[in-house]
Amino acid sequence: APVGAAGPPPAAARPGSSFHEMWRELLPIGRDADSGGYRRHAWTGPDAECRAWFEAQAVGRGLGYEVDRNGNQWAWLGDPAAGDAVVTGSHLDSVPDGGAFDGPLGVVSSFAALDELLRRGARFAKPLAIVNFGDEEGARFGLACVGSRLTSGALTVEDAHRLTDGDGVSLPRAMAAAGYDPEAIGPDPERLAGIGAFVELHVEQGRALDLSGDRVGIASAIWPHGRWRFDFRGEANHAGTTRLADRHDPMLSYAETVLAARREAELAGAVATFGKIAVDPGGVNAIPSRVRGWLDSRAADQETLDTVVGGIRKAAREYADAHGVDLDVVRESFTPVVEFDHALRDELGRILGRDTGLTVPVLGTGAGHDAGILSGSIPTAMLFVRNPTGVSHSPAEFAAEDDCVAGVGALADVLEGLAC
Ligand code: HGY
Ligand code: MN
Ligand code: MN
Ligand code: MN
Repeated sequence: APVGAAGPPPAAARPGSSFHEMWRELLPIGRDADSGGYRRHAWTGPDAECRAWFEAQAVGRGLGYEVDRNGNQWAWLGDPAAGDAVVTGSHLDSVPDGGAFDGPLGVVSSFAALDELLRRGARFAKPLAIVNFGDEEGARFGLACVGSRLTSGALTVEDAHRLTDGDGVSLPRAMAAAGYDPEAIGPDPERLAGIGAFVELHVEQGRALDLSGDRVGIASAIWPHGRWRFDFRGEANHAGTTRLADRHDPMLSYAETVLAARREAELAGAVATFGKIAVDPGGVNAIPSRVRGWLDSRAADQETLDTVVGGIRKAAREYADAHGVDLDVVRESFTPVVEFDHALRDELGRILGRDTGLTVPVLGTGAGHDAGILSGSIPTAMLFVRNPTGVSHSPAEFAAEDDCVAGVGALADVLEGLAC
């Protein structure tokens, strides 16, 4: 039953398992024994296991548990209907062969921070919620942040219905197979109207905090970024008998395009990555008929990103023509620059500097987050936890225990400052 938003925490709300226990429970889910990396892709078995874990954490603490129309999970302390809620959380899905921290650190830290506040005997003036956004990485359907995009309206229902995975399974079918009603998906403005602030804690995906010697930082902005599919179509033929001069090899145009992407990114001080490729028919002894490569490109500002991607497209066209290969380029997704809410960011800085008098570093990032998607609808902010190597989207991703503990403490302080 919903509990009152004002006053002391309800008797039902109680600290749950420790950060360690939570981390240990999540660690084996979807983990590849050889690489140590994770494949927790949306609406698959490992994703369901992570979601069951989230539900158990919510229920075990006596929090109000719900799944919204887009499959995002919520754990409520206090009555959501009271409005002006303070929400924290992140995501539990992963990229292919991803690390343990990207996403889960934010969710586990959220439960641990709530436990810390209950132990402090905090008196909540506003409802508080922990959220697990579905399909943040877009590893399966190609589009990142599907859960938050649907909720905010940044992704239309029609476009969501058109998303398919590599096996041709549509998003609605995948959701239905996982036990969710795909007919329910769509914008959720009422839910967003009831939220006063969203704060996402995340492992840093660079080395800014390591270099500055800080455990925790505050996000300033997210670079504009997008994904483009380059589809080169040539002519399949025998690898042993076809003279080089007679070939229409899409792999050559693709390979030259990869080099052009590196050149354009270097020139502009941006980044460009071809991290996924599909080759048809995929025979060692056949010239490919078709090569699809997916470009991820990001830059500090829109103009630079346009220049980089425009340059890559132009080069790809020239290489395709030179080899007698057809080319289509489709922009699959795009996220404009995000400038996090200045007032909320400043408030986080004040809260975190209160006891120490120290200034918490404020940093930008090239990584996308649900907080970035939601920043167009509600005040959002992010906390970053130091990553000593900067490695992310890899099994080698790491954050030291002391830094994770500092992150939980910072998040608890922030939630107390905002909700109590
Ligand atoms: O930044 C990304 O690739 C994703 O949104 N986490
Ligand atoms: Mn990620
Ligand atoms: Mn993430
Ligand atoms: Mn043969």
